[in-house]
Amino acid sequence: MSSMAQPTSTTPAQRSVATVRTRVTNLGGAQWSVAPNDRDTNANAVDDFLEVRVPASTNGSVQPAAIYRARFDCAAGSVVAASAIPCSIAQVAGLDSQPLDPSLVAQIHCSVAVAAAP
Ligand SMILES: [Ca+2]
Repeated sequence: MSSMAQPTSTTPAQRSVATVRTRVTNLGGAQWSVAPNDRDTNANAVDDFLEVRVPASTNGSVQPAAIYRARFDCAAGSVVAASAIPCSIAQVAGLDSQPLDPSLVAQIHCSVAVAAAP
C-alpha cells in the first residue's frame, strides 16, 4: 500500500531521500515497513509531496493502526490543521502484488492527525 500526503501550509524543504527517511517513523512495528520518498510535483525545486510505500511484512492480516508519523517543517508558532494536509491511498495490493477485492479496499482509509514535534 502507499499513501500520499501533500501539505499545503507546511513547507518541507528540499531534502535528500536519506533525510526524508529520518522524518518518517513506522508506527506499526513488525507488521510492515515504511519506504518514504518526497517529490517536487510542480518543478519549483521544492519537494511538496510525500509518498510512503508500506509493504506488509507478515503473512497474516494487518491490524488497524496508525501507520506512520511524518515530521514537516513549518514556521514557529504557526497552527496547521489536519484538514490542511490532504492524504490519500494511492494503491493497495495483497502480498502477492495482485489488487485486493474492491470491498476490502473500501475498508482502508487515510486520515491525518497533527501534533507538535517533540
Ligand atoms: Ca514543488
